Amino acid sequence: MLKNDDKILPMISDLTSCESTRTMLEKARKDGVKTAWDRAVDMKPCPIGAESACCKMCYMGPCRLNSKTPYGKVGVCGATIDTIMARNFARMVAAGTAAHSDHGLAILELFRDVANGKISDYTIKDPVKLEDLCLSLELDVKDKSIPEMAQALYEELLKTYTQLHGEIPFIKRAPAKTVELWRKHGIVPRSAPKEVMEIMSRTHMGCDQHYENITRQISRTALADGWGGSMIATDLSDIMFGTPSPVLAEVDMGVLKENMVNIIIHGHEPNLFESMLQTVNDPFFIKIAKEKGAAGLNLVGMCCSGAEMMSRHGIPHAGNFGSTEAIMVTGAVDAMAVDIQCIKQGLTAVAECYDTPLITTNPRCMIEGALHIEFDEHKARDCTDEIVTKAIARFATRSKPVVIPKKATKGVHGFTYEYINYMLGGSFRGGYTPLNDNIINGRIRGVAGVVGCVNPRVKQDSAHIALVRELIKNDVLVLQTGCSQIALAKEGMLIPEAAHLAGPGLREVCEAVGMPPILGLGSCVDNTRILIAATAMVKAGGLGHSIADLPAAGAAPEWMSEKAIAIGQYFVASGVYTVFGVGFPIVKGTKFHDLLFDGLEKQGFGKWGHAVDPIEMAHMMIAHIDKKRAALGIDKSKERVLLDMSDRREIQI
Ligand code: NFS
Repeated sequence: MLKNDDKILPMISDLTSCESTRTMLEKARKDGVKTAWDRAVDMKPCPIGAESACCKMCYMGPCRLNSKTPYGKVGVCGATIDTIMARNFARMVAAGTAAHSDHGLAILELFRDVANGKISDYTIKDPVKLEDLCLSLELDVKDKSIPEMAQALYEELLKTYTQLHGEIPFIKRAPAKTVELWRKHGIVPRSAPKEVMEIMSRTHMGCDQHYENITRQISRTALADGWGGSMIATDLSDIMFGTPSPVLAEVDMGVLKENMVNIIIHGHEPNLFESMLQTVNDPFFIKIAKEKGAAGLNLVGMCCSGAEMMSRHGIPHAGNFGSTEAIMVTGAVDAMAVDIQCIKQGLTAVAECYDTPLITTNPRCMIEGALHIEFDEHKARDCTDEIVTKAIARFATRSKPVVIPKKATKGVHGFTYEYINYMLGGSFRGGYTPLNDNIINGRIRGVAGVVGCVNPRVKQDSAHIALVRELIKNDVLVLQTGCSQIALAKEGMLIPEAAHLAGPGLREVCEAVGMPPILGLGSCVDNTRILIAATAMVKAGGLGHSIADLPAAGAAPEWMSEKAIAIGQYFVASGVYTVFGVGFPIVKGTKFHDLLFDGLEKQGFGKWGHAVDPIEMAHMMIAHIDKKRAALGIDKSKERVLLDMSDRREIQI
């Protein structure tokens, strides 16, 4: 701890594992600029709210159930701790599902206008994926042109938003046994808005007051995210902007260039970024930038749309959610344009200190004090051209000293379900069988998804890095997305050479295939790539019949957002053991806690887990993977037996 004026400040080295962010936080302190870490010191988490033991669903309270035992008190209406926690958890899932599904709807509407020719700035870049997706939904593609197929796909996927009865279309892509379980429990989603609306109505004062019934709706809503809104966002973005394949890209603040006009795009929907790419490559703007003394225009990403652009086009990435304020302390950011989600309001104050234009672009996300230049895909360049003009003007009048950390780490990004298929089997016999074989023979112990946010309550990136290191050391293949992927990329772990940190079995497979032991799949909505990869593993055979049978687990060790909770729940409902770090917003020793952490698994789903220590988290996941291996009868590593002639005669064919 350091004394600063009258306040005790934490050591900066305790706040983040990211060297560049550390350097910038030191500068911020000297410059008198506050970031989320400073606000976190001032803002102690409310211990009652942290466990969801309070209810403000009506105004007879708010009621705080802070008695010594969880069942020592009830709310004014009589609501028990289980009802209150389940309702709060449900509303987090509803908010996360709404965020992803709203993003998916924006992409779906864009897709419609690209298909019908109303938008000409984008095209159908991946017609093969378009056809595959149509076929997976049993749509008739015979003799259909690309625009006709796109129209048919649009109409089918629109049901994810309009249907009041029936099942959302992408359910058809899930393993049959998993769908059977969902049907048995009555949790197949009808549409995302219907499920979110029903959560809000059921959790109103005096409505659904049985935690088990609320939990069913929690799962149904989360599935509308994973197999609905998020999946639409990923797959239609692939069709329009190109399905990623592995690409070398640089990550960290060193991607900023002192002699260039630096433009950061931070947010979640890839369309703003795709259009910005056109503007920064326009010779007209490059010429203006050069006339103002710059060597050129430097476009970089942050957070999730940044992760998507890095996967699709190799665009450099400056850092994750934790670093969005710190990067402006470099003085080198000539414009930061944002769209939706995970945009801290605190950015405005930092932007003001360094004369950086902070520009909001989406009507769903305005920030008091930021400049708003609205983005409309029908005339996309109007917005992006104006942002670049502002950035060039800021470059020409830079008044603050520029200090850019030098670190920029190269890594391989852009893995997808489709590429893994090709990578393991080649173009002629692509498939997941080689992956399954290596799991069955024990070289790969299992698969883990390590995803999610960073949170100023945890030393930035540290839990992600420690957890992933421990998993690969124990032969667990790791799939990553979002801010977690960026943490490992900065650590230099997303390269094939990282195989030397893996256990002997995983290392052997990685070296044979030439792949890293950690595969980066993109943004948070791209977690749906993990669902589809898991389904492909089930369908390839030998590892059970549902996602719940797979030797697999998931984790979000530094989570903070409601989207993370929605993702966690859709993985749990899809059959995956999902472990969260930081804290968990439920009181231990309650019936609702038991249901989420144990009961759901007994019903055939996955379950939740929680641990703060990343090594403990890794071993909880490994123990679960081993449990699934034992259930599949693949827990004993098979010795290679050399057969002589008499043995061979014994073999029955
Ligand atoms: Ni995911 Fe992306 Fe990051 Fe967390 Fe926010 S940027 S959608 S929510 S903080 S991983």
